[in-house]
Amino acid sequence: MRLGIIGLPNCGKTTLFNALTRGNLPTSPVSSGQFEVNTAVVEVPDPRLDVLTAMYQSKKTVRATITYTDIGGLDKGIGTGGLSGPFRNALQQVDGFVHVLRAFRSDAVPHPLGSVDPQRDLEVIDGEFLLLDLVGVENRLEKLQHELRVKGKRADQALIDQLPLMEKLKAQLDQGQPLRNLELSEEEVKQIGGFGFLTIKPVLIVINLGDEVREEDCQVRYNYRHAQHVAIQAALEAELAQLSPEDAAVFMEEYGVKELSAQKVIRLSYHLLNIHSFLTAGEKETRAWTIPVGASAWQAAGAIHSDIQQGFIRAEVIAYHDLVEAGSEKAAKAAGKYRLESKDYVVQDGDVIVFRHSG
Ligand SMILES: Nc1nc2c(ncn2[C@@H]2O[C@H](COP(=O)(O)OP(=O)(O)OP(=O)(O)O)[C@@H](O)[C@H]2O)c(=O)[nH]1
Ligand SMILES: [Mg+2]
Repeated sequence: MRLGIIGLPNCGKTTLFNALTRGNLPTSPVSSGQFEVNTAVVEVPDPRLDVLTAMYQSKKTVRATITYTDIGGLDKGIGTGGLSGPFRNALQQVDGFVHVLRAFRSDAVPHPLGSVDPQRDLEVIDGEFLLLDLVGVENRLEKLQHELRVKGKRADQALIDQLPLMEKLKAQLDQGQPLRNLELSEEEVKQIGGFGFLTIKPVLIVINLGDEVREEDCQVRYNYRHAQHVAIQAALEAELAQLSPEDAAVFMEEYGVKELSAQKVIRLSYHLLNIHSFLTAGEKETRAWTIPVGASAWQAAGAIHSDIQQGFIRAEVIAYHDLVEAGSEKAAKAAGKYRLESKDYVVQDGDVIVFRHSG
């Protein structure tokens, strides 16, 4: 799964990227304003894996991962000017956005719009994305209508079926509403999946507070679904990300910090994508596997290997909390916490699973 970090020039995207990925990309008080992408894969924090690794004496621990792409170059007016192909691709290819809003004040770092106002900045980029989607929908509608005019009843049925859906999307965008607010059937979601609309993707809004601004003083409002927000000090977090794990632990102890904000952002962005993890544990390795929320045991088996899926017999499941409460797999079984589930069992976050399979 992939998240794109977006925001106006100089809001702290690359600083946040460094904080999340422990990266060391240069940041600058003067934005180039150019389209530029940087990508890195990070592990999703999950303390359950450490507990299971100790319980099973596993040789290896494999965490779920998420990919972040720092996408530089967005600015006011970009929707009207149109996007270059690579820029459009970078935005369309991600599963969701981390939208950075600048709340920090600094005379050394000019704001492209002349003043610090996170609410306005949110609306500026939202507006550009609405416009880009509207242009996309209108182009599609034009093509469909042309096809129907030329071919009449001989037109492809799939195209004829697309027309009312595109009209529905256009009506939504015409009202200034993002597509993520629409109630869409699974079928409709599938139908528009290939178009790469931007306002349908989930968003994690990250308010970059800086050292002085308090969270209470910069609330942002947004009226769309599939979104969350969180406030962090990106520059401080980027510095902390450079510390060794031991030094970071000392710092956290000293300041009574339970979790670094960057880690929280990673956790939030993972859950934003409507995915969760089931776990496997053993001497060889303890591992988190990513599946969509609502996925079945059969789908989960496929996440590990297609052979396991094809030979699926049963899933042996113990909920993580039951396993930890019992203290061992054996004790959990004795306590009646062990279940044999069939293919269509809906896997829960933290299920510890062994797949029985043939072949
Ligand atoms: N004072 C202060 N400065 C910050 C903070 N976060 C970022 N900066 C500074 O703001 C400038 C821009 O930060 P970047 O992370 O490069 O911002 P960006 O959004 O990636 O900018 P572009 O990619 O050029 O659009 C840099 O000089 C950062 O050091 C912060 O929390 N407080
Ligand atoms: Mg940058």
